[in-house]
This record gives sequence, structure tokens and C-alpha cells, in this order.
Amino acid sequence: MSRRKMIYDGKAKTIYEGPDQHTYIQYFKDDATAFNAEKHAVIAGKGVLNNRISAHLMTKLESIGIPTHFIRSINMREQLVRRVDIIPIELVVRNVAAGSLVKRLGLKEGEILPRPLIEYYYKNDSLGDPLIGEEHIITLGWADPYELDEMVSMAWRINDYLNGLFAGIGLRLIDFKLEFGRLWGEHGELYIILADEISPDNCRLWDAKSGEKLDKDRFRFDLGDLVEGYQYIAQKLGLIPEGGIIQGGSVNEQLAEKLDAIENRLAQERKLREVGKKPPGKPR
Ligand code: ADP
Ligand code: AIR
Ligand code: ASP
Repeated sequence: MSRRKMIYDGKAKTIYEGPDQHTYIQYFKDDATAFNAEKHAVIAGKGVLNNRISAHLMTKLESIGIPTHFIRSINMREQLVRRVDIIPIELVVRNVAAGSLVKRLGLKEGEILPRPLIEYYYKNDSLGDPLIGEEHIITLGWADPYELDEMVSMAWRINDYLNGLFAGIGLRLIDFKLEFGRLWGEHGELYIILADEISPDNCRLWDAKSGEKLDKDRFRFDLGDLVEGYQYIAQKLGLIPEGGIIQGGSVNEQLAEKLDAIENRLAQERKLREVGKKPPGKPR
């Protein structure tokens, strides 16, 4: 690991150079931050669980035709991904009022929105990721109308799919954040693909029966043990055994490695290695 070139050291992940110029290695750290890194802790097992959960959800999304950066799991904390230029916009999809939406607009937490809502935030830590509108994105050139269209239509599909997937295992998908990136094909064609991660770090997930919050809000608002919530989600997804993989504050490494192998086989079986086969239409 020490000889690998580090590209970027983020709050929850480190990005390393991959085996070739088209790839990166995403390393999932145990660091948890909230409120623009004002609050910070290291929580044993978080990185392993997020790596597993994100690999699984990305693989599932590929299977319904959403192009993602995920190529394969490398080990319990690392995955090989396609290298993209991240579009500096965070798309937040909301089904139920929670978090900053409640604070900003005085809605009641838990209120089901009349229809899902997509919000945009400018991805810029020093500005605290401010809420922006479509006009800012287009006027300031962060994405063009074609790219924005692509991201929005993928976000709707992802929301529909993930809502069903989580509902099927007794969880409610309250909201989540997506990041997309640009990737150029051999002939200079542009692809917009889903990047970063989908995990309880950037989704709100509540237990459908009890309403218990299982995601990063546990850490943000001191609601309970974070890893317990993440393990519960991973168990419901069938990714880890009933007993969990974190035992006595550390990860059962043998078990975690075995689980990566299973996910890789699934990814290969679904032949998910290639991004979209045809280039997207011309920008309008
Ligand atoms: P942050 O940047 O907010 O601290 P992370 O700790 O999650 O967040 O760092 C991971 C960084 O890598 C993010 O900034 C994310 O936009 C970026 N990233 C995610 N996937 C890719 C990818 N496939 N190619 C390039 N950059 C990526
Ligand atoms: N999110 C936004 N920025 C960083 C993250 N992780 C995610 C939150 C939540 C959703 O986006 O985890 O699932 C909306 O967050 P908020 O704070 O705007 O309500
Ligand atoms: N991850 C972001 C931060 O540190 C935002 C959040 O998830 O609350 O601060």
C-alpha cells in the first residue's frame, strides 16, 4: 500500500492510483465526520461495511442499466473504480422530510413528500456545500443541460429502484446523496456515470416498523452505535451473517474477505464490466 500513489485523502475515503490510467482504488476509512467535519470520530468497522454496501448497491444498479464507476472489490476496504472527473454537484433525492430540508423549510420530520424531490448542492467544502438551483449549474458551467438531464433521469431511476429494494427488506429510504462523473470513451464520446458511494453515510434509512434511524444520523446526533445500525442494514441486504462481522470492536477479516469474493462473482456473472455500449446522444 505504501508505494501506491495517493491521489486524494478525503473525509471518509482515500483515493489511490489504480493499476492503469483509467482506474482508481477507493479505500474506505473508518473515519466519520459530520457538519462539514466539525465532528469527527474513528469507528472500527465503518469502512468495511460501507465498502461492502456500496459495492453491492452499485452492482445492483448496474444490473438495471445504470452505469457506475464500480469495477470490483479488491479487499474488505478497497474497490477498483473507473476514474472520472467528478461533476461538482451533489444531487440529493428526498422521499420523506428529514435533515436540512426540515430545518430550512420548517417541515415536520417524517412527513412523506407529495412526490420525490431532487435538490442540488455545490460540492465545495470551504463553502459548506451550499444549496443551489439549476440556474446556477447551467450559468456557472458546472454541468451543461444535457449532463444535468442525464443525472436527473438516472437519479429518478435509482430512487425508484432503491426504494423497492429497501422496502423489500423492511427499511424506508428517506433520502440520499449522489455524485456523478464524466468519463470519455475511446472515440472521445462522453459518458455520465454514477460515482462515489451509496452507503448509510449518504442515505437516510429508517426501520419500517420501529422507525429507528440506522444511518449516519446516529453519529451526527448521538442516537446510538453507528456500526450497529450499518451492520443491521448489511444483514438485511444479506451481505453479512446474522452475527455481524465486527466482533469485540474489530473486524473479522477472514469473513470480510470471503464476502468480497462472493460479490465479485456476482458482478462478473452479470457481465457488468463495460460502461454503456453506445455513446449518449449529442448535447442539446
Ligand atoms: P470528501 O471529498 O467529501 O472528503 P470522501 O472522503 O468520500 O469525500 O472522498 C472521496 C472523494 O473521491 C470524493 O471527493 C469523491 O467526489 C471522489 N470520487 C469518488 N469516486 C470517484 C471516481 N470514480 N473518480 C474520481 N473521483 C472520485
Ligand atoms: N449527504 C449530503 N451531503 C453529505 C451527505 N452524506 C446526504 C445525507 C442525507 C442526504 O444527503 O446523508 O442522506 C440529505 O442530507 P441533508 O443534511 O441535506 O438533509
Ligand atoms: N460528510 C459531511 C461532513 O463532514 C456531511 C455529513 O455527512 O453530515 O461533514
